[in-house]
Amino acid sequence: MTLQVVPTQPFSGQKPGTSGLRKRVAVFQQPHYLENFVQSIFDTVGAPEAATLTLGGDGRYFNRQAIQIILKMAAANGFSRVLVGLGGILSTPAASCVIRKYKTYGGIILSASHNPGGIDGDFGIKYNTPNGGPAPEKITEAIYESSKQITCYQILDAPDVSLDGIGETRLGDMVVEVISAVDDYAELMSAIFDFNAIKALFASGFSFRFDAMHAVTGPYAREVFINRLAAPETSLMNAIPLEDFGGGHPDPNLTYAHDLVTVMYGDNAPDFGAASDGDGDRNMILGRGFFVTPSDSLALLAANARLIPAYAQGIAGVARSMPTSAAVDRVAEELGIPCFETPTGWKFFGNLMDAGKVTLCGEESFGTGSNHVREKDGLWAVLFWLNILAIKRQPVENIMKRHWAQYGRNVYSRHDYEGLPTDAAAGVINHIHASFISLTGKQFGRYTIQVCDDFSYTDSVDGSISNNQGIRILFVDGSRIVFRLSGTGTEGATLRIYLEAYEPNRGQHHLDAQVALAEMIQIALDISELKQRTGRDVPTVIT
Ligand code: G16
Repeated sequence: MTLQVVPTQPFSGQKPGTSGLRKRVAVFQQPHYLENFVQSIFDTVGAPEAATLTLGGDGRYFNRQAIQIILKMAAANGFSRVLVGLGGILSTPAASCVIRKYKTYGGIILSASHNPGGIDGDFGIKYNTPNGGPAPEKITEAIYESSKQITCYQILDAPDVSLDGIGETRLGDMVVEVISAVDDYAELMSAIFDFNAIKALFASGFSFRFDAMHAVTGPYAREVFINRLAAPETSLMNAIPLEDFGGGHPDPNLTYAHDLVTVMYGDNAPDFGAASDGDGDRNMILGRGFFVTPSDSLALLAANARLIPAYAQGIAGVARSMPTSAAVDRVAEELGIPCFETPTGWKFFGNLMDAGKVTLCGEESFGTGSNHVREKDGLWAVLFWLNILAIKRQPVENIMKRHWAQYGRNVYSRHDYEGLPTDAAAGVINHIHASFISLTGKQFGRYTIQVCDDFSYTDSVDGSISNNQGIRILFVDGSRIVFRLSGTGTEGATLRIYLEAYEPNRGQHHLDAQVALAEMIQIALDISELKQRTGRDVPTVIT
């Protein structure tokens, strides 16, 4: 085994997005592309001598090859040990759990999350810091800067390491330790939730479907739901992870999780349904013929946190991303705890959790989590709901409607326009920006615009400032329209329109969100000139 210093030159396009570097597999397969980025991570994070690293991915195509490259580079860059998930697989929340449990010097997670996989699909990589969370902007920016100046990388010339059995292998001076992260994760979950209560729920005949979408959560779901909670085998759908996710789009929403949606809206639907995404950090919650928006789910979990053993003493505070509805704000107000509004991206929650200011947090993009790890956590959210259901023993729909009756409802929907030409999407955003002054005070039917702005955030812990985090059109009655370009797509641009109307009138709670928001949707289309500028008539995805 010899150490090689390989000359290279910077590539363009290695700028990380909302959640790390995500590109087509073919881009990552270019000679030196992955290596450049990994060396930039190592050069930036400055791991101490003989540090340990956590490494794993969501199992998508190119995961195994990438892991072998990263192991050889870690050995050449002075790491003494790398903890790798069995088969090279770690869900994102499990990676966060492992980093924290074994106190490693952060970790490298290989995932393009909910984006499609396979040879023609997407791949991704990100670095998580020693607190277990996604690297903050100042580190991702520094990695990017480093990737623009790189001249060489270090790698060990060595045979591949077997990842298919638990145990240790030497790679030069470094130890590769293959671990059972499924057990580490399941133990953490059993320390948070009342597994006996959930077991009793399943034993009572309660019916459940969990759709792993052929992605990473299959083995985790089997261990937790089937082995530890004795749920019936029929509870699992699409639970075998596949390199291309079975050709599907592992994004748990009403469009892409169609297998589950068909079951939950069909005859004899089960009591409870849930799905998770490619890397296991997102969740979708469904009752029988009933969809719980992620924003409402966060509010409901916050309102019921004391039912859960780990949160029985109460929660310190909550946080939500700006485009997430203000439903949780109302719960925080009632509980007398702080509520923080951050930009989109889980990395913004880390400082607040490390400082003990926040216990629960979530985003409209199907992410919910707590301070048990520093990532959003799909199965954790499902277990939270199961624990609540085990105690309340009511249908999901009734629980949600009672919540609205108490707090009012923030009727909410997101319309995504995917795969837009980049110029057209930028044109829409520029046009709205240019209209800020003329829109202020303008009346559209019963809605009057109070103010338009570009969301900026100052981190209350480290004082860092993040600008241009989405356009907010705020109405006098508290309703909002938000326009934002996605930071996770790899094909053209995705424009997201977030629509929210506060509805204190309890009589209207049965209304379909699209019906209730019809006027807001029209206002959004009018002020953005979206149809004229993009030629699109309808959104790609509505949630
Ligand atoms: C990532 C981040 C999330 C964020 C989402 C936004 O999710 O981890 O915190 O809400 O991106 O996506 P977009 O920029 O497309 O709206 P994930 O699950 O892709 O890692």
